Amino acid sequence: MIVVQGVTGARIAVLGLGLSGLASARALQAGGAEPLCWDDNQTARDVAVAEGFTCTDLAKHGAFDGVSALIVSPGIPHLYPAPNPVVVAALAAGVPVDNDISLFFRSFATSEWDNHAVMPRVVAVTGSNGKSTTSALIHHILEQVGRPVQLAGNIGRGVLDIDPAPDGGVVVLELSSYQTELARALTPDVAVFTNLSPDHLDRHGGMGGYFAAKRRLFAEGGPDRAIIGVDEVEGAYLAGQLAEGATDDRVIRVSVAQKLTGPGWQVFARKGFLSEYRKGRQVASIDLRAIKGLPGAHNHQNACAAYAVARTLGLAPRVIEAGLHSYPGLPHRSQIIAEAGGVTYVNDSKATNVDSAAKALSAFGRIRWICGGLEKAGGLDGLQGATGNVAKAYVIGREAASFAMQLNVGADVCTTMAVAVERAMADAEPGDTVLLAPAAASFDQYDNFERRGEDFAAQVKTRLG
Ligand code: UMA
Ligand code: ADP
Repeated sequence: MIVVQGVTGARIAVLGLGLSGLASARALQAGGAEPLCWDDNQTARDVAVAEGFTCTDLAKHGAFDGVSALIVSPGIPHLYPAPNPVVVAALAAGVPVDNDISLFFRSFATSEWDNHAVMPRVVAVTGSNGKSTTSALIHHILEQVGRPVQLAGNIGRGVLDIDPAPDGGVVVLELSSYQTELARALTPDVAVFTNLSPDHLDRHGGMGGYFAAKRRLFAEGGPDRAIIGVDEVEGAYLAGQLAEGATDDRVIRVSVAQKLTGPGWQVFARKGFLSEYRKGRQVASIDLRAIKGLPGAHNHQNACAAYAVARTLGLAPRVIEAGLHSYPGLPHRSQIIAEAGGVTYVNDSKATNVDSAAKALSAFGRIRWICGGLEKAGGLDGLQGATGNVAKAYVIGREAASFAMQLNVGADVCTTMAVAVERAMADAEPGDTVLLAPAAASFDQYDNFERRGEDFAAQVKTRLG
């Protein structure tokens, strides 16, 4: 646990008692604070009370008397589409609204570090897609060379839950826009921006708010090094804004759409080859084509970003190349779950938005495409140019019929995963890929994208025997 510093005797409110909220309450208590907890869900409150925490309705009149901060969980709206009433109450009482990420940055460095020979570093990764893959890949590469490294944040572990940093330790944090927007302190040593495409727009009041939330990672103090995907105008703009001219190597530009020329530091992938250029000269080249855990240009973008982080931390290109090769991949992200009768089955349940699904569709050959679910704001137009490899779509979800109508490929309205898998398998010919890449959230039929991916894998397994 990272013990929160500077809070002895303070009353600090904690809203949301899931992974991030409970880790915050524990870390605050360990730091000598008195956490006052609340969750809109009774079961979550019961869990916290069973752990010995005090739950009190923070929306109640006077609840913020004597309270010095409100720590809000990322899944709870603090601004749009409407702030949670507890946030409104805190703002009305003049109490700062903050989160666990900020507590982490305020508390991570300790006096123990005086004994370290190599200072610990924090690498933070944000962007619309590829955050988990890039973060896990950085973690894997460092682990493989024996560097002490921990992984936390939006990848399923509260940041305050990790262990204090050992000598030379690295912490890799995956940070969502919800987290970067809320954090009052945000000071990583190395920050990564993978890419930007519409997602979570309801929570940020549109695309401008979404980009602004992500940009905070680079603005609040400024990392020593920024690794920026420049294939969208927002990334190119951000890189330009951070760098003092083209030669400033505090910024490493990353691309999978163009050969990056110029006098600065850049890492790009073209036709399956990663290249690193610095001061106009090529430093390294890596063949990414045979790496099974990182299929497709989108994963090459993640490879470039992770490579740049590892270079920043002093690793040699050949060592990083070995790490890319041994990366096992993450479940539910372009994950090959079976190969039978010449047909490959790929679980990309995490393709919950249009851009990630489009990327998955371009990473494989002839595709039997299982898609659908809870449609996100922004519509499905972004898929139109991405369906060239699709032989047929098999649409799931409660609104499968209307989802299917918006696609520019032949589509079967299947509604359930069982029917979709059944029909896709029946139609599949050797060489085809049956790909789950929903381009939608899962909540109309599943608790989360993991359950959806597991259902897909189970349906495939049952039929393959
Ligand atoms: N709650 C309320 N009121 C509300 C909404 C929720 O009280 O109006 C309560 C719920 O009853 C629940 C708690 O808040 O008990 C849940 O809080 P949360 O949704 O923030 O979830 P955590 O368990 O704390 O997990 C969060 C991240 N979740 C979200 O951002 C939605 C996790 O990212 C993260 O791994 C974890 O902190 C540790 O840092 C998950 C995620 O889905 C993977 N992220 C989104 C994504 O990737 O798209 C952003
Ligand atoms: P995030 O944590 O940002 O959601 P993940 O690594 O979990 O990213 O991948 C989420 C989805 O996006 C998966 O469907 C995956 O195949 C796809 N994806 C992964 N990397 C990228 C990328 N760089 N660009 C676009 N899509 C990507």
